[in-house]
Amino acid sequence: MVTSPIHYIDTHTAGEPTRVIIGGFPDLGSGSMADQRDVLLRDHDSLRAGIVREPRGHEAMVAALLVESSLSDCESGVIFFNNVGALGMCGHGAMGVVEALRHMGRIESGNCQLETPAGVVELHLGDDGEIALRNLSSHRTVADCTVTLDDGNSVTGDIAWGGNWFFITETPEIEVDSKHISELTEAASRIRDALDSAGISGSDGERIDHIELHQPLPPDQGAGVRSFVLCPGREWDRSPCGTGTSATMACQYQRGSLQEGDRWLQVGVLGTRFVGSFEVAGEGIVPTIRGHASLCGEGTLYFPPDDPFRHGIDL
Ligand code: PYC
Repeated sequence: MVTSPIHYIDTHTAGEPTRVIIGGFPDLGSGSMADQRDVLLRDHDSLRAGIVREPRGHEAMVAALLVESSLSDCESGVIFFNNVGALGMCGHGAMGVVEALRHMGRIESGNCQLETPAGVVELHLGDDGEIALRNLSSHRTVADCTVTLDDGNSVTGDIAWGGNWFFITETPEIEVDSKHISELTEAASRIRDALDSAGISGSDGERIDHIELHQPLPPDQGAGVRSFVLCPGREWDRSPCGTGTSATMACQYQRGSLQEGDRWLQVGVLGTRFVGSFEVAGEGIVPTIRGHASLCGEGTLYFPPDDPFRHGIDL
């Protein structure tokens, strides 16, 4: 099958890239966002891989495909995907979409809504460029879950949903810093393997595919953590991770250490920051995450049939 050219706008949010697909992607039908995501994975998985993987992308890239939303109050539908599959929601990606929509002249500062496979999220673009994401209702499902690693040691952490599933634990041994990416990646991967082996999943049986390793911030910086997030394809989030910040605040709230109206600072491995706050909603919270996205470029991707790497390099 010959793939038509794909038109994109690249942004990054706190260092984490979002490739916003604005044209050329095959029609995914008129089903719900979740149905359209399933069609994408079933019928266009090699195109997904070709868009985000090397040589046209790279392993850390997240793409945001703009599709029409059937909801009149949503500016767009969005399907997020990465080097190994699709994401229900993506916080840094939603901010990247807002920056791309602003660049396209589709929105100005103010409020807009995006429909994702996981639900509708609200965003506010400030005159100063700050983007506030009001994320989906987030909650902790298991507190103090202990998993045994392949070396016999064990790790205890919380399981929470913030748009994706997270296992969240402290990492006293390894400093959360860009100097220690490979140790952090290794430690988080072993935790994920242990969760998989023990059959521990999210409440609906979904895989816990994001692992978050924390260190508390020094007290003079306020409530918050320095955070490493391992993404599903063994890549690490360059941003502090919007859905991860949401899941973390849900755990802190349900633990009693954070209250509605408190400010929460989540600092990523590169030192970039998301500022969080929340409203209580039943057992969980509705988080608001504030950050910035930057425009990187725009262009067209081609997939010549004789290119052996048109479906990406499977690393
Ligand atoms: O910001 O939610 C996020 C995210 C998920 C995976 C990478 N970034």
